[in-house]
Parts: sequence; C-alpha cells; structure tokens
Amino acid sequence: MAKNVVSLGEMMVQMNPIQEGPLRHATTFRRYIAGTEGNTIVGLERLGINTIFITKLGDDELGKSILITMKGEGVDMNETTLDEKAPTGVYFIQRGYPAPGRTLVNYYRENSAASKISPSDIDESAIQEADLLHVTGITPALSENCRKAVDRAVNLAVENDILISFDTNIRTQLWEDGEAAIQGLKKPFQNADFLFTGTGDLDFLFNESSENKHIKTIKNKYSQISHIVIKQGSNGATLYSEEGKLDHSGYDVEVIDELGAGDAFDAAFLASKLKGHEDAKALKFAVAAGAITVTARGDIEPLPDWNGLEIFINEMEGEGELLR
Ligand code: KDG
Repeated sequence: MAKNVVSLGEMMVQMNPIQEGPLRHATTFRRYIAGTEGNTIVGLERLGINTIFITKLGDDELGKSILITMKGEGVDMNETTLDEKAPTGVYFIQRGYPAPGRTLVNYYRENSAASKISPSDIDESAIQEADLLHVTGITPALSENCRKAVDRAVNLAVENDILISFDTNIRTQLWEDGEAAIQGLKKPFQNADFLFTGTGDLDFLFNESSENKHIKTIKNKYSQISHIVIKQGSNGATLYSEEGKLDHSGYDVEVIDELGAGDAFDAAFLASKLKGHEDAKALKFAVAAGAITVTARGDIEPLPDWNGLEIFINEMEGEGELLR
C-alpha cells in the first residue's frame, strides 16, 4: 500500500518575471503557485506517495487557484480552510540577477491567511494516518501561532510513533539571527529522524568553522537524527548516517529557475526511503530531482515522476539499465 506523508505550511502565488534582471524593470510575469512544504508534498505525490497538506488560504481567487491546483495534483486538501478575513500570500522573484543562476525573493505575505495557522488547525487524525510528517524552518518563522502549530504536529507525530523529516530551510528575512532560529526550531531539531540542510543554513545556525564541526554539533545535540543530508546545490549532496558518509556529485544542467530544487530533493529522498530504497539510491534520486527542477520555471511544474528520474539519470550517466 502506498505510504502517507502529511505536512503543513504556506502555499503562495509566485510572480516569476519573463526576463532576468532587476525586478523594478520587470513588467511581464508568469504566475505560479509555490511554497516549500507544498512543493515537497506535490513532489511526493508525483512519486506515488499519498499526501495530506494542511494550510489556510485566503477566500479569494488566488487561494482558489492554489486549492484547485493542489487537488488536481492528488493532494488531500480536506484539512485546509479558506479564510475570509486574510489574503493568500504572494511573492515576486528576481531570477538570475545580479548573480547568474541565483534567485532573490520579495515576500508580500505578512498577515496572510497561512500566517494564522494555529495548533487547533492540526487534527490528530491527519497525523495518525501518516507514516511521516514533513516540516521546514519556514513555517515556524511566519508567526508565533504557526510555530506552535508546527510544534503540535511534531508532538503528535512523536506520540503516534511517526517518522519526522525536517528541512532547516533558513530564510534570513524571516529570522532575527541564528540563535532565534535555533530556539524557534527546537522541537523539529529535537525530534527529526531525517534532517535536510545546507552549508549556508548551518553557518547561520551554528557558530562553527567547518562542515565536520557542524556535523559533530548536530550529532551531539540531536542524537536521534538517523540521516543528516547536506544539500550543496549544483555540487550535489552529502549524507551522514549510521553507515557513515556518502557523497553524490551534482549534475551539470542549465539553471533556469533554482527555486524549488531543495524541495524536489527532499521529496525524492523521502519517497525513496519510504519505498525501501537504500541510502545511495535515495541520494542519487534526490540530487537528480533537484537538478531536473532547476531546468524549468516554476517550483512544482518540473517535479519529476519515477520515469522522469530514470530517464534523466540514464541520460546523464549513460547507465544502460533502469534504476528503479
Ligand atoms: O523552496 C522554494 C520556496 O522557498 C519558495 O518557492 C517560496 O516557500 C517559499 C518561501 O517561503 O520562501
């Protein structure tokens, strides 16, 4: 039977300019929907995992567009509510400028409907149905009530003996400093089985001088984590688990839109583990999913299914056989 994953967070409307360059001169945009946890949820659906997504959307046209899209992807949105008093969040991105291949984000999400998610929105039955709860460092940074909602979801997952995955996903605009983030993310850090992070996030969070020292700190402070995955963008990723250290180099692709790559990575890694794949395969699929996602615009649009992953890996590595 297919596994279930539950997550909570904010999906927004993403305004993505047709042209690269300073946003102040951008006049034509494509509209997408995106948001870190929701992206991972759609990625999991594409990989055959049943998903439940908990959020609040504005009772407006943009909120309905998100609801329709998520349902169309097969996500169970029964735990999601529409709020008549608060709007759906929006953000504008600036692609490829000033740093080629990189993206800057401008949020218009303060007091959005999703920022009002609170512990009472987390129904125990939704968590009980799941095999894994996925949370990130973005939702707890949106508001005090959002942080409490994430903490409640984590508590329920622990009580119901469900796996927890946590992506630190630091957005520096949303945290005062590293210490505030460590405090705000205490519950997920202390209870995660899978930790996804990156060197930039670790530098922000922990006052250490190298990846080895970061790993030592994490292992000391949060010894329950079984898999620590360090995402390195185009350079690939490194996994630290009970079996040791495993590296996978990046795939050389043209970057059109880097947003959403980390979420695609998490989805492929988690789907692989839930399907019982060994770590090396999970890491390969995850790096490939991230690479595929940067080659097209939008966060959820390019998310691959198993077939897409196999075609990509066979093309890039020339492996004559299918990997699944
Ligand atoms: O991972 C990509 C997302 O971070 C982005 O699309 C928007 O969720 C988002 C956020 O809060 O920054």
